[in-house]
Amino acid sequence: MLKSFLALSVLTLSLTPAWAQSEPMHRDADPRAPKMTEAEFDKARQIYFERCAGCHGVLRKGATGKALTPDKTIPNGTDYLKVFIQYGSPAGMPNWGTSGDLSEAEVDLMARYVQQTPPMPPEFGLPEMKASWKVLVPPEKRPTRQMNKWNLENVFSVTLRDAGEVALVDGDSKKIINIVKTGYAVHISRLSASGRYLYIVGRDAKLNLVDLWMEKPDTVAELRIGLEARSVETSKFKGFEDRYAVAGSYWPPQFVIMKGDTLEPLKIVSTRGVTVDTQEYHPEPRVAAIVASHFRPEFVVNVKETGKTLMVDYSDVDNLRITEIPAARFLHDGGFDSTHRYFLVAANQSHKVAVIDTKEDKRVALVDVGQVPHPGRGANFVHPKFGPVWATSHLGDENISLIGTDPVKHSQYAWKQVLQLKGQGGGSLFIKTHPKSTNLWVDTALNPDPALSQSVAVFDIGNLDKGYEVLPIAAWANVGEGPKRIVQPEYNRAGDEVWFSVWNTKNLKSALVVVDDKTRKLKTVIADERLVTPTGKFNVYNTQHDIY
Ligand code: DHE
Repeated sequence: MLKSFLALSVLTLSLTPAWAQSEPMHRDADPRAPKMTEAEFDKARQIYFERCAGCHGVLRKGATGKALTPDKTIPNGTDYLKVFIQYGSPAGMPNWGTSGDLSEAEVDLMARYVQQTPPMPPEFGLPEMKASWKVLVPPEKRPTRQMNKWNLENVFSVTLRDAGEVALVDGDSKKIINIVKTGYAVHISRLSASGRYLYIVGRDAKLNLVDLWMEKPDTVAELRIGLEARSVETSKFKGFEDRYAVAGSYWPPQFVIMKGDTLEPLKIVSTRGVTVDTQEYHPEPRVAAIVASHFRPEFVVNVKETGKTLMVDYSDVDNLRITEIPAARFLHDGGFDSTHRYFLVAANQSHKVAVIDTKEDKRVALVDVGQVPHPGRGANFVHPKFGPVWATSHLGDENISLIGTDPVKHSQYAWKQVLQLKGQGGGSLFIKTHPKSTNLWVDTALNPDPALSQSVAVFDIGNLDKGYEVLPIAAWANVGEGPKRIVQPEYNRAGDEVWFSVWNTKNLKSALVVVDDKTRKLKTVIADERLVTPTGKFNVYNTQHDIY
């Protein structure tokens, strides 16, 4: 008996990895969770925050991505999860392993991590925000007029994702004006109503306020609004221009209204509550896209997990009035129709677009579209038969859905999917056109096939039946090896150039490619070595005026 016990112990020891014998182990509440050391757990938690939480949620209850709670992941097991993480899926899960973003060991680590009980991060209220708040240049010390010679309307704020920086690029000369240090894995930029102030949000929920009037535009105020965030916007209604800013966070699930010129936090509103359909409590309803209404002094705040759109009246911030509009789960991104009255927001996993009337403050439709719509801000143009339409592409399939947006002259088509175009493939993130253009550009940045993720499709709006032309943007950039995803078309002020990011990994060369919109030919490649992992680009004038 003793002999067989000893033999078993020896066998167990020899099969047990070295770390398990010496390093402190993470103790999970669920005994079925695979073993991890504390160090592994901490590393995986950081990777999860950086790479996975955006789609799957901090508490892993799922949104754009599937739920990854232990009741689902443990039965799937480590090997099954590793395949998914390694190769991705055509439904939009990135191929973290084969793209080189995660090593083989990290893929294994993450497969084990998602079987552990999700850790609960701390809250972040006014005291924490105030402690992080810095006004580097107070309003009275700022210029009273534009002190530089840049054509500000044609400046682009370019997200340098993994550098934690934004490049301000002069759209005329294609030269970098300044590199602004921002939050971690910086996400989007938005403009104040006047076009003077630029607001930037990082995934770590750090906001930068940049004054474009300075001789060298740079940060004048900073604030952290939580641990994780994606959206920021400013008051645009007449009489409130540049007065307030608002930012939404993923964790804690809340939004905060701030003074527009200093980022002083004024009011925090939690978004925890019940879901739109089953009316069950959700602990993590994250704030997705926020836009500023042009018809009322309101922010349109879209809450992902509850599937509700909140019309937040900022005319009296102390006595805040909020109108709650039922949309659908899981709200993500969206944009206005060409009149700026209707806001169309993608409800990712419902495969719908919700249409919100910002004049009447009500939902006018829930439109069925393709699998996992992902429009960015979408694209507005006039279709010869259906009249004005707004278009979205999809993460989950190759279709481009056109929705009629004119309830007056084309009422039979309004708020219906009037047409689906076949694009290159799924994994599309952004679609774009411009009022002066006849082109409709569609990226396929997250498609697992490099031929698709490294090129874009362009349709002729006047002849949609003809299908699309493919432009080899990554090949044009000529940056050498790497995944080189082509992401987010963005127009210049004049609407005659369209800019693409060639998004490579941090250690490899990236670039911006500028295409002549009329000829669809390469105009120039901006290959400055400071352009590390460029993704989103925000032209000042088009962003300020919601032109897309
Ligand atoms: Fe984004 C917009 C959330 C991953 C580039 N992204 C948005 C918005 C949200 C969002 C809620 C709308 C903001 C608004 O309008 O107020 N993004 C998320 C995620 O949760 C997600 C899926 C995963 C994550 O971990 O963050 C995610 N996003 C990405 C990327 O990986 C992208 C491609 C590269 C990057 O820079 O991180 C990316 N997201 C963008 C861009 C926009 C955006 C460029 C703005 C598009 C526009 O034209 O307005």
